[in-house]
Amino acid sequence: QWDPHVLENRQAMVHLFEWKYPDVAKECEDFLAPKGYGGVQVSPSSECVAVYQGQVQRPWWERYQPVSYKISSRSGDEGSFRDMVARCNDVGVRIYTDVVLNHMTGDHPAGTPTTGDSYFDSGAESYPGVPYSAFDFNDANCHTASGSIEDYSDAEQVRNCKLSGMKDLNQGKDYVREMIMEYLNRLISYGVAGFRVDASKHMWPGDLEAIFSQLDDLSTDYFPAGTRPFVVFEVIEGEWESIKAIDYAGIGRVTEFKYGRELGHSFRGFNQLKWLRNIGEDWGMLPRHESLVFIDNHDNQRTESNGVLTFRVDKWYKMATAFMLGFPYGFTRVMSSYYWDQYFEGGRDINDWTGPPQDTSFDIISPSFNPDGSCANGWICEHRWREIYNMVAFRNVVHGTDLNDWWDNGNNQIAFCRGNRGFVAINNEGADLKETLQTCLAEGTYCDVISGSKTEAGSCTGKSVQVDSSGYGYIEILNSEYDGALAIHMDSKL
Ligand code: ARE
Ligand code: CA
Repeated sequence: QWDPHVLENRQAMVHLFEWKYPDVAKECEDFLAPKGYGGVQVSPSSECVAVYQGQVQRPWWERYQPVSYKISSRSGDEGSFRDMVARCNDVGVRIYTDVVLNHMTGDHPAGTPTTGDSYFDSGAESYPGVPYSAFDFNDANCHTASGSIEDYSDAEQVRNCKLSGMKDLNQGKDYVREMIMEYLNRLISYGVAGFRVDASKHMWPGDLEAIFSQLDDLSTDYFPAGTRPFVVFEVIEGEWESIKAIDYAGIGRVTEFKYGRELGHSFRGFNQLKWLRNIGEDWGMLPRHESLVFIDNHDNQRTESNGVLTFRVDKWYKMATAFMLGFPYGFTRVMSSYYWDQYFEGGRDINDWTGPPQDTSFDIISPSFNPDGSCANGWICEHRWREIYNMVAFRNVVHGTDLNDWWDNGNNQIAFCRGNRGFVAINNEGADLKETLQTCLAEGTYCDVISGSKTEAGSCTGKSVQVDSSGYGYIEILNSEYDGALAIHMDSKL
Protein backbone atom coordinates (compact mmCIF):
# COMPACT_ATOMS: atom_id res chain seq x y z
CA GLN A 1 0.00 0.00 0.00
CA TRP A 2 3.11 2.19 -0.21
CA ASP A 3 3.93 1.34 -3.81
CA PRO A 4 2.35 3.72 -6.37
CA HIS A 5 2.54 1.00 -9.07
CA VAL A 6 4.05 3.35 -11.60
CA LEU A 7 6.14 1.99 -14.44
CA GLU A 8 9.80 1.70 -13.47
CA ASN A 9 10.81 4.59 -15.72
CA ARG A 10 8.03 6.92 -14.51
CA GLN A 11 8.64 8.15 -11.01
CA ALA A 12 6.42 11.18 -10.42
CA MET A 13 2.71 11.89 -10.30
CA VAL A 14 0.74 15.03 -11.05
CA HIS A 15 -2.38 16.40 -9.38
CA LEU A 16 -4.65 17.60 -12.20
CA PHE A 17 -6.77 19.68 -9.83
CA GLU A 18 -10.39 20.04 -11.02
CA TRP A 19 -9.71 18.66 -14.49
CA LYS A 20 -12.55 16.95 -16.33
CA TYR A 21 -12.07 13.23 -16.89
CA PRO A 22 -12.13 13.36 -20.71
CA ASP A 23 -9.39 16.01 -20.53
CA VAL A 24 -7.36 13.86 -18.14
CA ALA A 25 -7.66 10.90 -20.51
CA LYS A 26 -6.45 13.00 -23.42
CA GLU A 27 -3.63 14.44 -21.30
CA CYS A 28 -2.45 10.93 -20.42
CA GLU A 29 -2.21 10.07 -24.09
CA ASP A 30 -0.90 13.35 -25.51
CA PHE A 31 1.43 14.56 -22.80
CA LEU A 32 1.83 12.61 -19.57
CA ALA A 33 2.87 9.27 -21.05
CA PRO A 34 5.29 10.79 -23.61
CA LYS A 35 6.87 13.02 -20.96
CA GLY A 36 7.21 10.22 -18.43
CA TYR A 37 4.66 11.05 -15.74
CA GLY A 38 3.69 7.95 -13.80
CA GLY A 39 0.25 8.81 -12.46
CA VAL A 40 -2.47 11.36 -11.90
CA GLN A 41 -4.34 12.37 -8.77
CA VAL A 42 -7.86 13.41 -9.76
CA SER A 43 -10.25 15.51 -7.69
CA PRO A 44 -12.98 13.74 -5.66
CA SER A 45 -15.31 11.87 -7.97
CA SER A 46 -18.26 11.32 -5.64
CA GLU A 47 -21.57 13.15 -5.97
CA CYS A 48 -21.41 16.29 -3.86
CA VAL A 49 -23.33 19.40 -2.92
CA ALA A 50 -23.61 22.13 -5.59
CA VAL A 51 -22.84 25.32 -3.70
CA TYR A 52 -24.42 28.66 -4.57
CA GLN A 53 -23.96 30.95 -1.55
CA GLY A 54 -24.15 34.64 -2.47
CA GLN A 55 -20.81 35.57 -4.00
CA VAL A 56 -19.59 32.03 -3.67
CA GLN A 57 -20.85 30.24 -6.79
CA ARG A 58 -19.63 26.71 -7.34
CA PRO A 59 -16.42 26.87 -5.31
CA TRP A 60 -13.80 24.17 -5.82
CA TRP A 61 -14.35 23.04 -2.23
CA GLU A 62 -17.88 21.78 -2.79
CA ARG A 63 -16.28 18.52 -3.91
CA TYR A 64 -15.14 17.91 -0.35
CA GLN A 65 -18.77 17.63 0.79
CA PRO A 66 -20.07 14.32 -0.54
CA VAL A 67 -23.74 13.47 -0.78
CA SER A 68 -23.34 9.88 -2.00
CA TYR A 69 -20.68 7.57 -3.41
CA LYS A 70 -22.07 7.70 -6.94
CA ILE A 71 -19.54 8.96 -9.45
CA SER A 72 -20.97 12.28 -10.47
CA SER A 73 -19.23 15.61 -10.31
CA ARG A 74 -18.23 18.49 -12.53
CA SER A 75 -15.31 16.38 -13.73
CA GLY A 76 -17.63 13.79 -15.18
CA ASP A 77 -19.90 10.82 -14.65
CA GLU A 78 -19.21 7.16 -14.14
CA GLY A 79 -18.84 6.47 -17.85
CA SER A 80 -16.23 9.17 -18.38
CA PHE A 81 -14.41 8.10 -15.20
CA ARG A 82 -14.12 4.51 -16.42
CA ASP A 83 -13.07 5.64 -19.86
CA MET A 84 -10.34 7.83 -18.35
CA VAL A 85 -8.99 5.05 -16.14
CA ALA A 86 -8.85 2.65 -19.08
CA ARG A 87 -7.23 5.10 -21.47
CA CYS A 88 -4.62 6.27 -18.96
CA ASN A 89 -3.75 2.71 -17.94
CA ASP A 90 -3.44 1.79 -21.62
CA VAL A 91 -0.59 4.27 -21.96
CA GLY A 92 0.92 3.28 -18.60
CA VAL A 93 -0.32 6.22 -16.52
CA ARG A 94 -1.98 5.38 -13.19
CA ILE A 95 -5.06 7.05 -11.72
CA TYR A 96 -5.34 7.83 -7.99
CA THR A 97 -8.70 9.11 -6.81
CA ASP A 98 -9.16 11.62 -4.02
CA VAL A 99 -11.71 10.07 -1.63
CA VAL A 100 -13.62 11.90 1.12
CA LEU A 101 -14.44 9.33 3.78
CA ASN A 102 -14.35 11.35 6.99
CA HIS A 103 -17.57 13.23 6.55
CA MET A 104 -20.54 14.06 4.37
CA THR A 105 -21.82 17.62 3.86
CA GLY A 106 -21.99 20.63 6.14
CA ASP A 107 -25.35 22.23 6.94
CA HIS A 108 -27.32 23.21 3.88
CA PRO A 109 -30.93 24.30 3.49
CA ALA A 110 -33.49 21.75 2.31
CA GLY A 111 -33.56 21.49 -1.45
CA THR A 112 -29.87 22.34 -1.92
CA PRO A 113 -28.90 20.88 -5.30
CA THR A 114 -26.25 18.21 -5.78
CA THR A 115 -24.04 17.30 -8.70
CA GLY A 116 -26.08 14.15 -9.28
CA ASP A 117 -29.61 12.99 -8.70
CA SER A 118 -29.54 12.21 -4.98
CA TYR A 119 -31.52 13.96 -2.34
CA PHE A 120 -30.07 14.73 1.10
CA ASP A 121 -31.17 16.33 4.35
CA SER A 122 -28.19 17.56 6.34
CA GLY A 123 -30.34 18.56 9.32
CA ALA A 124 -31.58 14.98 9.73
CA GLU A 125 -28.20 13.54 8.66
CA SER A 126 -29.99 11.62 5.98
CA TYR A 127 -28.09 10.66 2.81
CA PRO A 128 -30.32 8.14 1.01
CA GLY A 129 -27.91 7.96 -1.93
CA VAL A 130 -25.52 5.82 0.16
CA PRO A 131 -27.68 5.29 2.31
CA TYR A 132 -26.55 6.82 5.62
CA SER A 133 -28.78 7.95 8.45
CA ALA A 134 -28.18 9.71 11.76
CA PHE A 135 -26.97 6.44 13.39
CA ASP A 136 -23.91 6.42 11.16
CA PHE A 137 -22.47 9.66 12.48
CA ASN A 138 -20.26 10.53 15.41
CA ASP A 139 -22.48 12.97 17.28
CA ALA A 140 -22.64 10.77 20.38
CA ASN A 141 -18.85 10.38 20.40
CA CYS A 142 -18.02 14.06 20.24
CA HIS A 143 -17.95 16.01 23.47
CA THR A 144 -17.21 19.58 22.50
CA ALA A 145 -19.80 22.28 23.13
CA SER A 146 -20.12 23.18 19.46
CA GLY A 147 -19.94 19.63 18.10
CA SER A 148 -17.01 20.76 15.97
CA ILE A 149 -13.28 20.40 16.54
CA GLU A 150 -12.25 23.12 18.97
CA ASP A 151 -8.82 22.02 20.17
CA TYR A 152 -6.45 20.35 17.71
CA SER A 153 -4.21 19.12 20.52
CA ASP A 154 -6.97 16.73 21.65
CA ALA A 155 -6.83 13.69 19.35
CA GLU A 156 -10.22 12.47 20.53
CA GLN A 157 -12.07 15.52 19.26
CA VAL A 158 -9.98 15.82 16.10
CA ARG A 159 -11.25 12.34 15.19
CA ASN A 160 -14.78 12.34 16.57
CA CYS A 161 -15.97 15.91 16.13
CA LYS A 162 -16.89 17.82 13.01
CA LEU A 163 -14.26 19.27 10.72
CA SER A 164 -15.54 22.72 9.67
CA GLY A 165 -19.07 21.69 10.65
CA MET A 166 -19.28 18.71 8.32
CA LYS A 167 -21.27 15.63 9.40
CA ASP A 168 -18.68 13.29 10.84
CA LEU A 169 -19.01 9.64 9.91
CA ASN A 170 -18.28 6.91 12.45
CA GLN A 171 -15.79 4.61 10.69
CA GLY A 172 -15.87 2.39 13.76
CA LYS A 173 -19.24 1.06 12.65
CA ASP A 174 -19.27 -2.05 10.49
CA TYR A 175 -22.03 -0.64 8.33
CA VAL A 176 -20.09 2.56 7.57
CA ARG A 177 -17.00 0.49 6.78
CA GLU A 178 -19.04 -1.63 4.39
CA MET A 179 -20.39 1.38 2.52
CA ILE A 180 -16.91 2.87 2.21
CA MET A 181 -15.38 -0.41 1.10
CA GLU A 182 -18.08 -0.94 -1.50
CA TYR A 183 -17.22 2.48 -2.95
CA LEU A 184 -13.46 1.94 -2.94
CA ASN A 185 -13.77 -1.57 -4.36
CA ARG A 186 -15.93 -0.20 -7.15
CA LEU A 187 -13.17 2.28 -8.04
CA ILE A 188 -10.63 -0.55 -7.87
CA SER A 189 -12.74 -2.65 -10.22
CA TYR A 190 -12.54 0.18 -12.78
CA GLY A 191 -8.76 0.04 -12.64
CA VAL A 192 -7.61 2.84 -10.34
CA ALA A 193 -4.19 2.24 -8.77
CA GLY A 194 -4.99 3.85 -5.45
CA PHE A 195 -6.35 6.68 -3.38
CA ARG A 196 -5.56 9.98 -1.72
CA VAL A 197 -7.51 9.78 1.53
CA ASP A 198 -8.81 13.21 2.44
CA ALA A 199 -8.72 14.39 6.07
CA SER A 200 -7.13 11.15 7.30
CA LYS A 201 -5.99 12.86 10.48
CA HIS A 202 -9.66 13.07 11.41
CA MET A 203 -10.12 9.31 11.29
CA TRP A 204 -8.72 6.69 13.69
CA PRO A 205 -5.73 4.80 12.25
CA GLY A 206 -7.29 1.55 13.50
CA ASP A 207 -10.48 2.18 11.54
CA LEU A 208 -8.51 3.05 8.42
CA GLU A 209 -6.44 -0.07 8.81
CA ALA A 210 -9.59 -2.19 9.07
CA ILE A 211 -10.91 -0.64 5.86
CA PHE A 212 -7.73 -0.54 3.78
CA SER A 213 -6.37 -3.92 4.75
CA GLN A 214 -9.58 -5.60 3.59
CA LEU A 215 -9.96 -3.90 0.23
CA ASP A 216 -9.79 -5.93 -2.95
CA ASP A 217 -6.50 -6.28 -4.80
CA LEU A 218 -6.11 -4.07 -7.87
CA SER A 219 -7.80 -5.09 -11.10
CA THR A 220 -5.97 -7.85 -12.94
CA ASP A 221 -6.92 -6.08 -16.18
CA TYR A 222 -3.93 -3.84 -15.52
CA PHE A 223 -1.97 -5.17 -12.53
CA PRO A 224 -0.46 -8.50 -11.49
CA ALA A 225 -2.65 -10.64 -9.25
CA GLY A 226 -2.26 -9.80 -5.57
CA THR A 227 -1.33 -6.12 -6.08
CA ARG A 228 -2.41 -3.96 -3.14
CA PRO A 229 -3.88 -0.50 -3.75
CA PHE A 230 -1.58 2.50 -3.26
CA VAL A 231 -2.80 4.73 -0.44
CA VAL A 232 -1.78 8.26 0.53
CA PHE A 233 -3.17 9.52 3.78
CA GLU A 234 -3.58 13.28 4.02
CA VAL A 235 -2.27 14.16 7.45
CA ILE A 236 -1.02 17.66 8.22
CA GLU A 237 1.19 17.21 11.24
CA GLY A 238 0.84 20.24 13.49
CA GLU A 239 3.85 21.08 15.61
CA TRP A 240 1.86 21.32 18.83
CA GLU A 241 -0.53 18.50 18.11
CA SER A 242 -0.56 14.97 19.51
CA ILE A 243 -1.45 13.32 16.19
CA LYS A 244 1.66 12.48 14.19
CA ALA A 245 2.03 11.67 10.51
CA ILE A 246 3.95 8.52 11.41
CA ASP A 247 0.84 7.14 13.16
CA TYR A 248 -0.52 6.45 9.66
CA ALA A 249 2.66 5.21 7.96
CA GLY A 250 1.98 1.62 8.97
CA ILE A 251 -0.96 1.44 6.55
CA GLY A 252 0.24 3.48 3.56
CA ARG A 253 2.14 6.56 2.46
CA VAL A 254 1.54 9.82 4.25
CA THR A 255 1.72 13.40 2.99
CA GLU A 256 4.93 15.04 4.26
CA PHE A 257 3.94 18.70 4.55
CA LYS A 258 7.23 19.67 6.20
CA TYR A 259 9.10 19.08 2.96
CA GLY A 260 7.40 21.79 0.86
CA ARG A 261 7.34 24.09 3.85
CA GLU A 262 11.11 23.77 4.41
CA LEU A 263 11.86 24.23 0.71
CA GLY A 264 9.70 27.37 0.67
CA HIS A 265 11.53 28.65 3.70
CA SER A 266 14.92 27.98 2.12
CA PHE A 267 14.24 29.40 -1.33
CA ARG A 268 12.64 32.49 0.17
CA GLY A 269 15.98 33.11 1.83
CA PHE A 270 15.28 32.17 5.44
CA ASN A 271 17.64 29.20 5.40
CA GLN A 272 20.74 28.67 3.30
CA LEU A 273 20.43 26.10 0.54
CA LYS A 274 23.64 24.44 1.72
CA TRP A 275 21.65 22.87 4.57
CA LEU A 276 19.36 21.01 2.15
CA ARG A 277 22.08 18.43 1.71
CA ASN A 278 20.33 16.02 4.08
CA ILE A 279 16.71 17.19 4.03
CA GLY A 280 14.47 14.23 4.82
CA GLU A 281 14.68 11.77 7.67
CA ASP A 282 17.49 13.78 9.30
CA TRP A 283 15.10 16.71 9.55
CA GLY A 284 12.50 14.67 11.42
CA MET A 285 10.54 13.76 8.31
CA LEU A 286 8.92 10.42 7.51
CA PRO A 287 11.02 7.54 6.17
CA ARG A 288 11.37 8.22 2.44
CA HIS A 289 9.50 5.10 1.34
CA GLU A 290 6.50 6.14 3.39
CA SER A 291 6.26 9.76 2.34
CA LEU A 292 4.63 11.73 -0.45
CA VAL A 293 6.26 15.10 -1.15
CA PHE A 294 5.20 18.20 -3.06
CA ILE A 295 6.04 21.91 -3.16
CA ASP A 296 2.43 23.04 -2.67
CA ASN A 297 -1.05 21.50 -2.78
CA HIS A 298 -4.54 22.78 -3.61
CA ASP A 299 -5.07 23.98 -0.03
CA ASN A 300 -1.82 25.68 0.87
CA GLN A 301 -1.41 27.33 -2.54
CA ARG A 302 -4.48 29.33 -1.44
CA THR A 303 -3.53 30.12 2.15
CA GLU A 304 0.18 30.38 1.26
CA SER A 305 0.67 29.26 4.85
CA ASN A 306 4.20 28.78 6.09
CA GLY A 307 5.51 30.56 3.00
CA VAL A 308 5.01 27.64 0.63
CA LEU A 309 5.93 28.47 -2.96
CA THR A 310 3.35 28.54 -5.74
CA PHE A 311 3.20 29.30 -9.46
CA ARG A 312 2.91 32.99 -8.49
CA VAL A 313 6.61 33.08 -7.59
CA ASP A 314 7.63 31.13 -10.63
CA LYS A 315 11.42 31.42 -10.53
CA TRP A 316 11.63 30.10 -6.98
CA TYR A 317 8.90 27.58 -7.70
CA LYS A 318 10.81 26.05 -10.60
CA MET A 319 14.04 25.96 -8.60
CA ALA A 320 12.36 24.26 -5.66
CA THR A 321 10.63 21.79 -7.97
CA ALA A 322 13.94 21.04 -9.69
CA PHE A 323 15.43 20.36 -6.28
CA MET A 324 12.57 18.07 -5.25
CA LEU A 325 12.60 16.09 -8.50
CA GLY A 326 16.38 15.87 -8.43
CA PHE A 327 16.69 14.81 -4.81
CA PRO A 328 16.27 11.21 -3.62
CA TYR A 329 13.53 11.60 -1.03
CA GLY A 330 9.87 10.49 -1.11
CA PHE A 331 7.45 9.85 -3.93
CA THR A 332 6.98 13.18 -5.71
CA ARG A 333 3.78 14.93 -6.70
CA VAL A 334 3.67 17.89 -9.08
CA MET A 335 0.81 20.36 -8.59
CA SER A 336 -1.15 21.51 -11.62
CA SER A 337 -3.35 24.54 -10.99
CA TYR A 338 -5.72 27.00 -12.54
CA TYR A 339 -5.47 30.76 -12.12
CA TRP A 340 -7.69 32.97 -9.99
CA ASP A 341 -7.47 36.63 -9.00
CA GLN A 342 -6.44 37.04 -5.39
CA TYR A 343 -8.10 39.79 -3.37
CA PHE A 344 -6.77 40.31 0.12
CA GLU A 345 -8.90 41.64 2.92
CA GLY A 346 -7.52 41.56 6.43
CA GLY A 347 -4.64 39.36 5.30
CA ARG A 348 -6.93 36.77 3.75
CA ASP A 349 -7.62 36.17 0.07
CA ILE A 350 -11.40 36.46 -0.11
CA ASN A 351 -11.37 34.91 -3.58
CA ASP A 352 -9.71 31.70 -2.42
CA TRP A 353 -12.93 29.76 -3.04
CA THR A 354 -12.88 30.48 -6.80
CA GLY A 355 -13.61 27.40 -8.84
CA PRO A 356 -11.93 26.27 -12.05
CA PRO A 357 -12.41 28.06 -15.39
CA GLN A 358 -16.12 27.63 -16.15
CA ASP A 359 -18.77 28.82 -18.56
CA THR A 360 -22.02 30.62 -17.71
CA SER A 361 -23.75 27.35 -16.85
CA PHE A 362 -20.90 26.52 -14.42
CA ASP A 363 -19.54 23.73 -16.59
CA ILE A 364 -15.77 23.42 -16.38
CA ILE A 365 -13.96 24.67 -19.49
CA SER A 366 -11.28 22.39 -20.92
CA PRO A 367 -7.74 23.71 -21.03
CA SER A 368 -6.49 24.91 -24.38
CA PHE A 369 -2.85 24.77 -25.39
CA ASN A 370 -0.41 27.32 -26.80
CA PRO A 371 1.98 26.43 -29.63
CA ASP A 372 4.77 25.93 -27.07
CA GLY A 373 2.65 23.36 -25.21
CA SER A 374 1.76 25.56 -22.25
CA CYS A 375 -1.87 25.95 -21.20
CA ALA A 376 -4.20 28.86 -21.83
CA ASN A 377 -7.72 29.98 -20.87
CA GLY A 378 -7.14 30.07 -17.15
CA TRP A 379 -5.20 26.86 -16.63
CA ILE A 380 -1.66 27.21 -15.27
CA CYS A 381 -0.53 23.63 -15.93
CA GLU A 382 2.75 23.76 -14.02
CA HIS A 383 3.25 20.18 -15.19
CA ARG A 384 3.63 21.49 -18.74
CA TRP A 385 6.40 23.93 -17.84
CA ARG A 386 9.59 22.73 -19.51
CA GLU A 387 11.67 23.14 -16.36
CA ILE A 388 9.25 20.85 -14.55
CA TYR A 389 8.51 18.09 -17.07
CA ASN A 390 12.17 17.86 -18.02
CA MET A 391 12.98 17.30 -14.35
CA VAL A 392 10.36 14.54 -14.21
CA ALA A 393 12.35 12.89 -16.99
CA PHE A 394 15.51 13.51 -14.95
CA ARG A 395 14.00 11.74 -11.94
CA ASN A 396 13.11 8.79 -14.15
CA VAL A 397 16.63 8.57 -15.55
CA VAL A 398 18.36 8.71 -12.14
CA HIS A 399 15.87 6.38 -10.41
CA GLY A 400 17.69 3.79 -8.34
CA THR A 401 20.73 5.95 -7.59
CA ASP A 402 21.54 7.82 -4.42
CA LEU A 403 22.95 11.30 -3.87
CA ASN A 404 26.72 11.82 -4.17
CA ASP A 405 29.33 14.54 -4.75
CA TRP A 406 27.39 17.33 -3.02
CA TRP A 407 28.92 20.76 -3.53
CA ASP A 408 27.96 24.13 -2.13
CA ASN A 409 29.58 27.55 -1.89
CA GLY A 410 28.82 27.74 1.81
CA ASN A 411 25.65 29.63 1.09
CA ASN A 412 22.91 29.47 -1.59
CA GLN A 413 24.68 27.84 -4.51
CA ILE A 414 24.47 24.05 -4.51
CA ALA A 415 25.08 21.10 -6.82
CA PHE A 416 24.90 17.33 -6.57
CA CYS A 417 25.11 14.14 -8.57
CA ARG A 418 22.80 11.15 -8.73
CA GLY A 419 25.17 8.22 -9.13
CA ASN A 420 26.82 8.64 -12.50
CA ARG A 421 23.52 9.32 -14.22
CA GLY A 422 22.59 12.94 -13.50
CA PHE A 423 23.76 16.28 -12.14
CA VAL A 424 21.84 19.31 -10.81
CA ALA A 425 23.05 22.79 -9.86
CA ILE A 426 20.98 25.57 -8.30
CA ASN A 427 21.84 29.23 -7.79
CA ASN A 428 19.63 31.19 -5.40
CA GLU A 429 22.16 33.82 -4.59
CA GLY A 430 22.42 37.48 -5.62
CA ALA A 431 25.58 36.55 -7.53
CA ASP A 432 26.53 34.44 -10.54
CA LEU A 433 27.47 30.80 -10.24
CA LYS A 434 30.60 30.13 -12.34
CA GLU A 435 32.38 26.99 -11.22
CA THR A 436 34.07 23.94 -12.58
CA LEU A 437 32.32 21.09 -10.79
CA GLN A 438 32.28 17.30 -10.68
CA THR A 439 29.22 16.17 -12.68
CA CYS A 440 29.87 12.43 -12.27
CA LEU A 441 28.92 11.95 -15.95
CA ALA A 442 30.90 10.37 -18.76
CA GLU A 443 32.91 12.62 -21.04
CA GLY A 444 30.83 14.48 -23.61
CA THR A 445 28.53 17.40 -24.29
CA TYR A 446 25.21 17.54 -22.44
CA CYS A 447 22.08 19.59 -22.93
CA ASP A 448 20.85 21.52 -19.89
CA VAL A 449 17.21 20.45 -19.59
CA ILE A 450 16.23 23.53 -17.57
CA SER A 451 17.14 26.23 -20.11
CA GLY A 452 16.13 24.06 -23.04
CA SER A 453 15.56 20.54 -24.30
CA LYS A 454 17.42 18.03 -26.38
CA THR A 455 15.68 17.92 -29.76
CA GLU A 456 14.87 14.80 -31.70
CA ALA A 457 17.58 15.73 -34.15
CA GLY A 458 20.05 15.64 -31.25
CA SER A 459 20.73 19.33 -30.80
CA CYS A 460 20.07 21.45 -27.71
CA THR A 461 17.71 24.44 -27.49
CA GLY A 462 19.31 25.67 -24.27
CA LYS A 463 22.74 25.86 -22.68
CA SER A 464 25.11 22.97 -23.01
CA VAL A 465 27.79 21.64 -20.69
CA GLN A 466 31.13 20.14 -21.70
CA VAL A 467 32.18 17.28 -19.42
CA ASP A 468 35.81 16.18 -19.47
CA SER A 469 37.27 12.71 -19.04
CA SER A 470 37.42 13.07 -15.27
CA GLY A 471 33.78 14.16 -15.02
CA TYR A 472 34.40 17.86 -14.52
CA GLY A 473 32.41 20.49 -16.37
CA TYR A 474 32.18 24.27 -16.32
CA ILE A 475 28.79 25.24 -14.83
CA GLU A 476 27.37 28.69 -15.22
CA ILE A 477 24.07 30.05 -13.86
CA LEU A 478 24.00 33.81 -14.03
CA ASN A 479 21.94 35.68 -11.51
CA SER A 480 20.19 37.49 -14.35
CA GLU A 481 19.05 34.28 -16.05
CA TYR A 482 15.41 33.40 -16.42
CA ASP A 483 15.87 30.19 -14.42
CA GLY A 484 18.06 29.53 -11.40
CA ALA A 485 18.87 25.88 -12.03
CA LEU A 486 20.77 23.65 -14.43
CA ALA A 487 20.38 19.91 -14.94
CA ILE A 488 22.07 17.38 -17.19
CA HIS A 489 21.71 13.61 -17.34
CA MET A 490 22.65 10.52 -19.34
CA ASP A 491 19.78 10.94 -21.79
CA SER A 492 20.52 14.62 -22.41
CA LYS A 493 23.93 13.74 -23.87
CA LEU A 494 24.30 15.27 -27.31
C1 ARE B 1 -16.32 24.74 3.48
C2 ARE B 1 -16.31 26.17 4.02
C3 ARE B 1 -16.45 26.17 5.53
C4 ARE B 1 -17.72 25.42 5.94
C5 ARE B 1 -17.67 24.03 5.35
C6 ARE B 1 -18.94 23.24 5.63
O1 ARE B 1 -15.11 26.82 3.64
O2 ARE B 1 -16.53 27.53 5.98
O3 ARE B 1 -17.79 25.33 7.35
O4 ARE B 1 -17.50 24.11 3.94
O5 ARE B 1 -20.04 23.85 5.00
C7 ARE B 1 -12.07 22.08 1.77
C8 ARE B 1 -11.93 23.57 2.11
C9 ARE B 1 -12.87 23.98 3.23
C10 ARE B 1 -14.29 23.58 2.90
C11 ARE B 1 -14.28 22.06 2.75
C12 ARE B 1 -15.65 21.48 2.46
O6 ARE B 1 -10.59 23.84 2.48
O7 ARE B 1 -12.79 25.39 3.39
O8 ARE B 1 -15.17 24.01 3.94
O9 ARE B 1 -13.42 21.71 1.63
O10 ARE B 1 -16.21 22.05 1.34
C13 ARE B 1 -7.35 20.72 8.25
C14 ARE B 1 -7.52 19.23 8.00
C15 ARE B 1 -7.16 18.83 6.58
C16 ARE B 1 -7.91 19.70 5.56
C17 ARE B 1 -7.54 21.15 5.88
C18 ARE B 1 -8.22 22.13 4.91
O11 ARE B 1 -6.74 18.48 8.93
O12 ARE B 1 -7.54 17.47 6.38
O13 ARE B 1 -7.95 21.48 7.22
N1 ARE B 1 -7.60 19.32 4.16
C19 ARE B 1 -8.55 18.50 3.38
C20 ARE B 1 -8.67 18.96 1.94
C21 ARE B 1 -9.44 20.26 1.86
C22 ARE B 1 -10.87 20.04 2.34
C23 ARE B 1 -10.97 19.09 3.47
C24 ARE B 1 -9.88 18.39 3.96
C25 ARE B 1 -12.31 18.78 3.97
O14 ARE B 1 -7.42 19.03 1.33
O15 ARE B 1 -9.42 20.81 0.58
O16 ARE B 1 -11.45 21.32 2.77
O17 ARE B 1 -12.78 17.69 3.21
C26 ARE B 1 -3.41 23.19 10.85
C27 ARE B 1 -3.89 21.81 11.31
C28 ARE B 1 -4.46 21.02 10.14
C29 ARE B 1 -5.51 21.82 9.42
C30 ARE B 1 -4.89 23.13 8.95
C31 ARE B 1 -5.89 24.00 8.19
O18 ARE B 1 -2.27 23.04 10.05
O19 ARE B 1 -2.81 21.10 11.89
O20 ARE B 1 -5.02 19.80 10.60
O21 ARE B 1 -5.97 21.06 8.29
O22 ARE B 1 -4.41 23.86 10.08
O23 ARE B 1 -6.97 24.31 9.01
CA1 CA C 1 -13.87 12.09 11.98
